[in-house]
Amino acid sequence: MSSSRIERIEREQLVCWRVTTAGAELLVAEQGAQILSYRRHGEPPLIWLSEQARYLRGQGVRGGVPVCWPWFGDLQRNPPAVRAMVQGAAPFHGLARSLAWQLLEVLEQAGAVRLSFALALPDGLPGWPHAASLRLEIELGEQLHMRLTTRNLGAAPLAISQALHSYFAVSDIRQVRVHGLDGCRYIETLDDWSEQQQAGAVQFAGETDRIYLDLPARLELHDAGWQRRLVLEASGSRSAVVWNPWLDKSRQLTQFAADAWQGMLCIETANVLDDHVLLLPGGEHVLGLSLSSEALDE
Ligand code: TA6
Repeated sequence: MSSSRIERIEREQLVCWRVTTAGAELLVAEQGAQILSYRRHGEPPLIWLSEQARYLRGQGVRGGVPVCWPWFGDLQRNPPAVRAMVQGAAPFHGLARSLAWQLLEVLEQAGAVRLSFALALPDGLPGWPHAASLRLEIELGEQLHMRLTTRNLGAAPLAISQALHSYFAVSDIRQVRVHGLDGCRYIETLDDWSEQQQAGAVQFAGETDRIYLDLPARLELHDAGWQRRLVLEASGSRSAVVWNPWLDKSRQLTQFAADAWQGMLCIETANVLDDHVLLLPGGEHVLGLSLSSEALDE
């Protein structure tokens, strides 16, 4: 008798899958293969989802883990090789997060559940005419594992930037610190994209929107309010974006309450700037992220 439950549910216009195991509950939208929420039973949520989220076809949902692909952020801020792949309009954070992915497979094994979503692009996309395939495997067990695999199906090299744009739930952003970035160089997008160097843990006292480079594999989000440590183990990535909109920027965001900035923090496991991905014909790249939580024993 399986201890897991997998249910197909609909939220407004979107088909979603709710996975419940002995230890946790996960909700994923088929559109964009977007994780929407994740919590372990008896704990505060790990992944944040906006109270004002809308579930509409062709539009990203605010929160969860949007997949930014085949470019991250503002295309014009990307390396020339990534920009050269695109013709015409270029929405922020690429195309994948608002497209209809397909749930290929659901696998249950030893109390864990693995969902495999795919986006087949034999002719590429309007404005991005390159044959490729994208696959996101999400495994819910003791930890939450994500593996985003890009395969170049074309006859020419492919250059992409990407991110798993994770929104984490926090007790109060002013009680949170991010460890593991000490000494890393970062791009301060709020100060003319100047290059700076991180000293110590990252603390938050205002809008923060930084691209960290040359990262270690492990980052930790320490939440003193919930006495919890979130551990992020990345693979296939040496860059990450740390973002909190704070008070003023929050007013410009869609699907985002005026005070929502207090309860969320984005740490986005990425391949951006120098860390963008170049794929030869037939080549593939895997961007991985494993997420676990434990008591903060500080
Ligand atoms: O990843 C940080 C960021 O680029 C911020 O500058 C902000 O724009 C955020 O992404 C959200 O972007 P979105 O298009 O989802 O509203």
